Amino acid sequence: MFKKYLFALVCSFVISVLLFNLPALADVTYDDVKVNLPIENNMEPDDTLPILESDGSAELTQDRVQGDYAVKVSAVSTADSVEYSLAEVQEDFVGTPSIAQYSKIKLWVKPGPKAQWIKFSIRYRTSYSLLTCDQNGDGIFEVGKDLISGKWNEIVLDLTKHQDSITEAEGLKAETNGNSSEWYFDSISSVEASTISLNLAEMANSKTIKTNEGLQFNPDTNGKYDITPTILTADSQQFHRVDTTQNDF
Ligand SMILES: [Ca+2]
Ligand SMILES: [Ca+2]
Repeated sequence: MFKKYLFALVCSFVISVLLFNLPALADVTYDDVKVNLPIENNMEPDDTLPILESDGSAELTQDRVQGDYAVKVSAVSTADSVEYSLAEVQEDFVGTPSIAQYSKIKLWVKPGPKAQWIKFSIRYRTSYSLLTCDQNGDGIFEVGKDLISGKWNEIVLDLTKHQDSITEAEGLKAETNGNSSEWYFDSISSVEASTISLNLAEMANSKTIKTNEGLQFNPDTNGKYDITPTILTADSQQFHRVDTTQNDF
């Protein structure tokens, strides 16, 4: 699991060799951008696994699409259906997990033996709302129609298509057919709806300055530029300053 620095946006200021030849403007590239997302579950040993109590069981498996592991959920033969949480809002998430801003959840699903159908619901506090972004809009993703059996399917759940008037999503629940069905899940995460906008003026530090042209290096009194690497930080609705170290990157 990542360290809890995910609600950071830290942009390394990569200094271009070209800078030496440019009198005023430096090329600024952004990398190692870390954005905090309300929901993320990579199904690795440090992540929270689904709990099924008596209807089935969940275990890590190396049949995966991301990282080292995925999770396999097996229903007991006597269960008609099983329900479990697939992902919950992250402890270190700062902000509101609003559906308007985080309008989608992306995940990988592989229907195994006896898998027939799956429903997804979003949770806000104690309320659940069935997602209806399957092909025919009844909320039931059917194996053979919405999902290919025996293969990893990447699904993007549209959280704006749901039954009840929930405006925030704090968790994602799955319900599947029981009857010894086997399901695999991996790499679950929220997707931000809006284009990321950065407050460049806020990001400027002692070495940089915001101008009409964008963010530029700030020349000293001799017209020289300090081109040693510098860290830019934004603190806004989307991005929050955290204490972080180079080791995190
Ligand atoms: Ca994984
Ligand atoms: Ca359906």
